Amino acid sequence: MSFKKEFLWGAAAASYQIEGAWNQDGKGMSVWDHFVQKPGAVYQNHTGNTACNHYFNYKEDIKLMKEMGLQSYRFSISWPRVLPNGIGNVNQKGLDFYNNFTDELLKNDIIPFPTLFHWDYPYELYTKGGWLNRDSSDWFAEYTQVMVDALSDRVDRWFTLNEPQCFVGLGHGNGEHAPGLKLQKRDMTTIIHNVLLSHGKSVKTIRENSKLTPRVGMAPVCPVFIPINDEPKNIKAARDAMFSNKNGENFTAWTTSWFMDPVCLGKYPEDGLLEAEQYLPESYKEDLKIISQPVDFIGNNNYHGNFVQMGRDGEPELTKPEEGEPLTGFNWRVTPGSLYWGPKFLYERYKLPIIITENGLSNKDWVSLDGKVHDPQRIDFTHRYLKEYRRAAEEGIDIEGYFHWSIMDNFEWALGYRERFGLIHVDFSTQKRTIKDSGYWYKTVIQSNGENL
Ligand code: GCO
Repeated sequence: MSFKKEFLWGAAAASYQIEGAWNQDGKGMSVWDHFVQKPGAVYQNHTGNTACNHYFNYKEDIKLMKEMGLQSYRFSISWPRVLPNGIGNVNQKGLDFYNNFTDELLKNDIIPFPTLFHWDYPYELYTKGGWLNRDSSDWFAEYTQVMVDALSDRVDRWFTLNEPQCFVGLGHGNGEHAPGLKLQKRDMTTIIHNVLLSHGKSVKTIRENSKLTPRVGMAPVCPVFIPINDEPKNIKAARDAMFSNKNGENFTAWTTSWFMDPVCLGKYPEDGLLEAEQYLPESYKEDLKIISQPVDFIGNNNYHGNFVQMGRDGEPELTKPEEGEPLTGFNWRVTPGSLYWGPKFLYERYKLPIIITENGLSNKDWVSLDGKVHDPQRIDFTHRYLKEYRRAAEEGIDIEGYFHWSIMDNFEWALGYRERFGLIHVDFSTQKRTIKDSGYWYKTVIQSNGENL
């Protein structure tokens, strides 16, 4: 079987990366609004203050999505735009924005697929300890409730958290992202636990209060490991590497199983507990019951993978990249197989449908003399990856959707506007949009439900 009939084709973006309007209409501050003010924190001190000005341009942007034939749009909601202090007072204008936005998508036959949290954490809550504070899960549940009350008569698909590994690891581990902390293992473990508990309470809140019957999941990053060939021992090596918690240096913040076993299997992985159990709260086993609320799918942000073989000692061994191998604008490896092996390993372990919530590349795109944006690399990259994703479907792996990252060029976190990931080009000095060649190509993929790949 190829892509199933109901397969969902879309594209994604996140509030802080595109909205701008950072201090408009009663919005509160997020940790990112704060972080970008620190000299040197972001490439050339870029900020998301204006970004794609999408808060004001959203109708034009939805028109372009329609022109590209998108079936669904994965966007995120800015928590402090809706609750300026993170909890308590609701900012009606912020809520109006997401209400109008949802209506506009529906009017254009585009299914709204919101993510509740894509990193712009309310600064006020950060001053109360942020994710380190055990109350953070109740704060997130309160915010979830506000959004469910507002949108669940029209929205029936939700992601709770985007890439917890990144906002924990980069935001609280090495300080490259907001809030810029460099914490040690004990605090990192506490944060992850609170983040997982937040997810669980959010799922519960969505299920108990939604007007439409909801489908809910998380969008983790899940670093992928690809066997160097199809020999069973190398496949085993890749699978072991993907779910291992033995990499002491990275600790648990970057592993797939430390996040997804609690969510999908109701337990922390044994090999991680060996070191981290001492840092977990006493109540952690009780908490796991909330953390493991049933989810309907696993989102997976998937850009590239590492090649692995089985070492002589029976441990997975990473292989060295080949000299001169293809790299994206970001210098990320081009590894189409990650869209086969990632979903396959996740599906085997968790037995839940998979949605690719992000995949794409940054490229050095500009507007040509003919007024168009020619980006053959993006077309070829996506084509190769989607063929591998289709292979997963053909082998019976339940895949439900694909969201290209990103709908438009945007603020790429610590790298500011240096990296262009969009299917739509944005001129940040004029805010002019141009659909790239890849955007038109993607339209043909959607129209044929991937049959033309
Ligand atoms: C992430 C985020 C996106 C990024 C994208 C490209 O994965 O870091 O979800 O916001 O912009 O992945 O790096």
